[in-house]
Amino acid sequence: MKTWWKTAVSGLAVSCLLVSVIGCGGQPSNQPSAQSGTAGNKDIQERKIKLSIGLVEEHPEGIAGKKFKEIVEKNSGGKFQVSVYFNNQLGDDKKVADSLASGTLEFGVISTSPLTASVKEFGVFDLPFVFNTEKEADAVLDGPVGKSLLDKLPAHRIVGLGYWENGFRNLTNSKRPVATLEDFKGLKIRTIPNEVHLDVFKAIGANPTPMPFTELFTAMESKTIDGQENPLTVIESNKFYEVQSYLSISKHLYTPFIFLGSKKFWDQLSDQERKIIQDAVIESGKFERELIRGENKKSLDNLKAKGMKVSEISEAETKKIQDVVKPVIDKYSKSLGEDLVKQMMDEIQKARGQK
Ligand code: KDG
Repeated sequence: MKTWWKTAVSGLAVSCLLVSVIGCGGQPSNQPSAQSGTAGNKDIQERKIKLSIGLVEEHPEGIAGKKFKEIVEKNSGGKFQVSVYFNNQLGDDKKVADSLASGTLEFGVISTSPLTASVKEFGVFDLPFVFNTEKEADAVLDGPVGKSLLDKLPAHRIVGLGYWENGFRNLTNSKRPVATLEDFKGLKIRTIPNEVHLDVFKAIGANPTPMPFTELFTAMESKTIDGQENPLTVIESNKFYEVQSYLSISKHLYTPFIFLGSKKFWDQLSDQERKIIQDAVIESGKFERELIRGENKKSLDNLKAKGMKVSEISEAETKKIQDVVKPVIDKYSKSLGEDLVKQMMDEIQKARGQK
């Protein structure tokens, strides 16, 4: 199957200094009104833009997608028309990434985890129990580590414009309460198609199955799998409580959302057009992070009200889980790059005020 990283542009892969967004090294399209990304070009062309959002319209990701539309249409004087597609209407995360690379889609928000199939270093965000707080995640994502990973994307015909928040992941299942390491044993857990996630749940003693998000609800409904893991707002907004009885507050992983663009489209934009898009990504991203963090408590209360039985995982049991997944962290620290992992850990320590 054609996959976007196998047809990645060879040769010149010019990193973009995303905040200043000078030029991405591509040749501007030969479209009549195409503008090269040269400094000083002030043109704003009439453009129709599609934005793919993976979750439902009511989820903070969907609300922020509408915020992005509002900002872009306003700041372009109505010349940009943005159509937002919710709930994976344009395909799952991997399909969205393929569409961006081929230029059939202009922008999309996906989780970083599926990107490891092409840029393996995004796997640093899949290392378990690395982040304790959203503040630590913000420090890494908005700092040198986050930007260095975004700079790897243009070589794959995609531009990374910023990070939003999916959040800390918690386990749900339909079989039993899970409050200890032992309780995970043998559970058939769906994971994001990502080798780190798979190894983490194998190390824990579960029986992981990689699966696109779009197939997840049906797999739980048909009991093909016992459970899954996602942030509280995802569990609630996708009504997982209808097919899952047990929720465990494990917070085992933090997943970012990443706002991606088609490089083919991006290379056509003038500097002013790029600034309109980049500013809107950052403003709607700040909005989304604030919104989703305010929703977590409400989502938990609603999940309890919907009848989910909630288990806390004690510090002692979390420590046991951390011990069994440590070899996974060691393994991927080597394959992802020990310097990169150390840089991330240092940024986390700094965010904790320990550096
Ligand atoms: O398309 C929706 C996905 O981007 C998001 O929900 C990722 O957490 C995710 C999962 O479990 O696939």
